[in-house]
Amino acid sequence: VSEKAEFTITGMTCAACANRIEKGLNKMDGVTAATVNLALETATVEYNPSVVSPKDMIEKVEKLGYGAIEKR
Ligand code: 9UX
Repeated sequence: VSEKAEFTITGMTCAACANRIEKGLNKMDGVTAATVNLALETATVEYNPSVVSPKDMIEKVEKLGYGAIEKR
């Protein structure tokens, strides 16, 4: 089973910020694909909901020093 979550990401100023978040999300257990778009200030994450939740992803992004708000 795979679900998709979309987030608005705040605090990114350069491409390395986006790469850092993308790598961090992709390293999480249960995340199968994460992409971050710097220009659109968004992150899109495909994940296994029995392993990881959007809340976990928000905490991960915050731990990296940025903000994340789930779109719905
Ligand atoms: Mo760029 Mo982002 O020099 O935290 S990596 S601003």
